[in-house]
Amino acid sequence: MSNKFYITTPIYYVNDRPHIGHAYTSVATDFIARYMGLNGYDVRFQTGTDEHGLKIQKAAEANGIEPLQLCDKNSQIFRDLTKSLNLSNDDFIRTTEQRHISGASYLWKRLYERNQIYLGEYTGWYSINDETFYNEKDLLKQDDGSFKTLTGGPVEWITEESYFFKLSEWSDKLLNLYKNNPNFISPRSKRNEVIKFVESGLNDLSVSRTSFKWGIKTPNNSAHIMYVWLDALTCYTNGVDYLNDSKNDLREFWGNVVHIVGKDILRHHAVYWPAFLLAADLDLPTKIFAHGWWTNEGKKISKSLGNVIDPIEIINKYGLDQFRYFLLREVPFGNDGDFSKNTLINRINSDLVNDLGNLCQRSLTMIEKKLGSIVPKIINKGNKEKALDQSIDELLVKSNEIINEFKIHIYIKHVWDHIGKVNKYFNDHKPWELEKNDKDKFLNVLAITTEQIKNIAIFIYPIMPQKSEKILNTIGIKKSQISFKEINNINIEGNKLSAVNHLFNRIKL
Ligand code: ME8
Repeated sequence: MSNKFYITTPIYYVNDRPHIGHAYTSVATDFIARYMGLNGYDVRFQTGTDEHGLKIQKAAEANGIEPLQLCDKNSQIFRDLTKSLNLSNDDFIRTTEQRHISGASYLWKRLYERNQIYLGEYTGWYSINDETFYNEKDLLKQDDGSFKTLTGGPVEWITEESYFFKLSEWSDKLLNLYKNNPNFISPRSKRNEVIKFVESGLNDLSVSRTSFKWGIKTPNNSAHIMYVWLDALTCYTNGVDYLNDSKNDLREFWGNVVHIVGKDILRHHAVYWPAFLLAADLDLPTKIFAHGWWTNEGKKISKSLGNVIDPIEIINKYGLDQFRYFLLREVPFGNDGDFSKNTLINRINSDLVNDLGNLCQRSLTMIEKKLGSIVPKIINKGNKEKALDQSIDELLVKSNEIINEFKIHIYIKHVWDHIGKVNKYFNDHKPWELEKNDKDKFLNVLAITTEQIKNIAIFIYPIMPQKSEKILNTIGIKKSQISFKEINNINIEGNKLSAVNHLFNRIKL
């Protein structure tokens, strides 16, 4: 079996600046990419920006610049964010790049050749905000007779010549796909919503626009541009060169693909995307995972409410890994979550400063001060020490099951349970007393604790890569050495510690 693993974030619209929601999806995807890397997979991780469509054209007009100028400027801000978040992405795709345009056009041609696209006229509701066509039954009627989307966005009535994709022909095939692959859509509650939606009957989907210009021209008719979702979804295949007839090795990644998305765009990924691929006789992704929605101190995040959270501000104020930890630990992956400064600060002070930071600080400074910074040798392992080894073995097995189901917060909880055990081991043995009356035991307790700190550093790598590397660096291990398979074979005995510094600072409430 191939050990390739390809994971993607959505590509983000460049009409505006990134906010906490974008950061969340990207950090969660980075967690899984790094975890799978530690687990021996050959990982490819793609993110990028979605740059066509009416929403972008209007934003450019509002700024008095050309769409491409706006895209260049804002795409760079999203690219910079990948660095600020320390993402391990291998690719950053833009839909204005030629490789993307070629791929999207290739898919269109395949659909057209297979008689899956026909010319007609679209009359109905459209949301520029979501770039989505809506049936009236899926909208909310306002007191003044107008309609809004479920998230409160405006819709407009449009009538224009349009190509249609024969989505209605694919309902049964899609339902079979969901039935035969129960894990194709996760979590389960979201899967059920998609199934209900498809069961309620699918209309053919308008897949081209003629009333504006900012998009990819359809290959068979230059008066039409592709519907931005048909264009955008192909970014996933285009990043691995799958939508053409090339023999590029990257294409192998299309054999094992996970799309991480927010619940707002699950329908596009779990219905439209597989339908396009099935209709074009192309391979499907393996899984689509939809996570929940963040609010700010209990309120919906929106520009008009002025409560948009800038991830860079949080990072500058509290630290990157503290932010990553909070995002991943606070909310069960898949559920909605609320951002609150107090909760963030409490998490930093209790889980990071007290639990992890103190453990490292207290034990490693003891080695620094009392043993000339040399990690002592393990002399023996009694029941207490063996229990710690067993806890790590169990964690290795459990975490595979947990991450298979994308339960990132449970993984973190288990890692922190282990940190709790190591703290207890250290405290119960009181090495500061042993130093005077039982030197061997003193050395053994420090050796065992350092071995466990090494294990912990490996387990926290997907969550907090910088802090993980900082610990590994302090105890003399290179990042390239770490993997779950080798975790028990990484020897630290006799290593010289580099200067021990605090990992986290306590924050005042
Ligand atoms: O939809 N909470 O782009 P987009 C959690 N270009 N996640 C959130 C969030 C929130 N409050 N707000 C945004 C698009 N997100 C399309 C995607 S893919 C082929 C095209 C995250 O800029 C979440 O992942 O509107 C959501 O799905 C995505 O940002 C939407 O980003």
